[in-house]
Amino acid sequence: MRIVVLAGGIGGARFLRGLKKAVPDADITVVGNTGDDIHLFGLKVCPDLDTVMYTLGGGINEEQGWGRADETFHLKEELAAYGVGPEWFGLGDRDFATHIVRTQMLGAGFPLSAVTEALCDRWKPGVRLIPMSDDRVETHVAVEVDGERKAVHFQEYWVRLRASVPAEAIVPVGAEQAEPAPGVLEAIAEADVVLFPPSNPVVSVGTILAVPGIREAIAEADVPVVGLSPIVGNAPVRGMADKVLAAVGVESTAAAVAEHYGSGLLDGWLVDTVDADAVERVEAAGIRCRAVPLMMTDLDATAAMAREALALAEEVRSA
Ligand code: FO1
Repeated sequence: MRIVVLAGGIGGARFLRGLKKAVPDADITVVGNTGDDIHLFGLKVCPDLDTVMYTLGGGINEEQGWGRADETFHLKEELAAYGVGPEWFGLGDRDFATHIVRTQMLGAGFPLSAVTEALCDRWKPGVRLIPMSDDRVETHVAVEVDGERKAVHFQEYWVRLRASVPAEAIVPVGAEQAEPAPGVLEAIAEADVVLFPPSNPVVSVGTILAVPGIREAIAEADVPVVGLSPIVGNAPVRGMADKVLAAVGVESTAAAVAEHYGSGLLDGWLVDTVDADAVERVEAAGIRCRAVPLMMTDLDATAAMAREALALAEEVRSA
């Protein structure tokens, strides 16, 4: 079975671990969000690609969900000693190696998709990880801080500001000019199932869909598209998705996120059992909906969610 998954960071990566357990023989292509990418200390950092690669490759810092396990921060401390910032983004020594190799390869003319493939040769995530685009896309957030309106990089909004100020607008800068990376459209066209994992629907899945051609390819492909709600009980399971949902005028509910994606894109939607009362509203929007446990408490729970999503895809296919 060929499965395409549009993944962001932590939620998407954890879901993929369960998907691999549920269907170990499946051919899984992950289209990774690169809107979170940030250039620091002359290096290109790709948080969402690295989170998928480290999580599936066994190198992730499990409790954080990002960065490497067994990290040290000598480089960060030395940079701070030189007064070279920013200090609010925690890059560890082991993680720096990834960014140095990536930046070196980019500098040698390799596209991000080739660089990602090379990095995955080491990590062997067991999926094909393709960035949504080889072109630079960086999400910026318009905020008002101390009475001054300004655009900050997503990472500054997310990590330094902790999303503590309202996001007035969220702009994936460069998305309009970006092209899908090689292999993305082909994977979608050949997929048996397309899944939207419980990633951030605005800054992760939304950013991937903002790359011209990707949303259209999914909508036009004759393939079941099934998503899993990242919102459980009117709150994001993790992260601050509600802050960015508000910025795009979407209420923080499982049903509203399904409507936001729309029936033109989604064929099926899983909500958590606590949101069973949302099923009727989602089905009224033309999207098949089932209420199942959606908390990724452990690998078996996540594998069960993945099986539910694949079962709903089969139900959609035979409808
Ligand atoms: N998130 C934080 O909350 N604090 C950090 O200091 C931080 C550093 C960091 C370094 C590398 C990396 O790949 C991710 C990092 N993240 C950090 C997480 C990152 O902001 C998020 O993973 C995504 O951008 C949102 O999905």
